[in-house]
Amino acid sequence: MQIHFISDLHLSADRPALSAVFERYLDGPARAAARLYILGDLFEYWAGDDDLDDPLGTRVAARLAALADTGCTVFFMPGNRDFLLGTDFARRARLEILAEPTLIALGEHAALLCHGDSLCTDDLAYQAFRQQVRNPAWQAQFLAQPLAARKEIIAGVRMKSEEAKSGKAAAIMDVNADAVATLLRTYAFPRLIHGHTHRPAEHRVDVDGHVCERHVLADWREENGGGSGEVLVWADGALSRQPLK
Ligand SMILES: [Mn+2]
Repeated sequence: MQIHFISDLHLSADRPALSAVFERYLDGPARAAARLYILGDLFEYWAGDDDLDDPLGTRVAARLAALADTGCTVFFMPGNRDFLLGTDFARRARLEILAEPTLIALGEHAALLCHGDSLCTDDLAYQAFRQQVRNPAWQAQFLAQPLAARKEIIAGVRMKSEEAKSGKAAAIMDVNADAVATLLRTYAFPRLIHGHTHRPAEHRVDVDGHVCERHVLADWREENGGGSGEVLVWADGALSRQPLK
């Protein structure tokens, strides 16, 4: 029985090669998984579940539902791009939305799952933005606006975010060591699995004498017209990375 973890696919209509990698994954390797955890940023952006005319969202929901039909339980944890994905989409895709963070059993050690952006506490401007947009009142007010207006606002935010990123030091966009230690301490020193930073790696973190693994999921990429991704696979009591094309 396998358990799969993916994140940061950043699917969008203008990146068809990524969707193709994702669909080949759902039709192939994902069939071996009893559970699939999507840890955020499945989509490059999500304007709201009422965007029903969006062919990409419709197709992804149908393909995820088809995977669920094979017996795989699919979980989704919101990322910083798709935190507005809600219960309507979840119903269509037959997935379960997870709170962040979520602790799961994984062999002898529990695993704590999060998207990862909450750990990037050195980026104060981003954390202020995050606090604003994760507020339920803000979200209700935002979702009450017409879809077209929401998409315009999102396009503006994305442009500003790209500009801001190019002016930020690389270090402040990575996780903060104290934030990681605090989280691991709070949950009694589990493994940590997250994405967001686009810095796939295996880390070992010493917290109060407990050595904890931190597995950073890979972002999926489109290069030269082709796409590539990666899944973290739990099988036979161990985690390993499997490349996807
Ligand atoms: Mn992210």
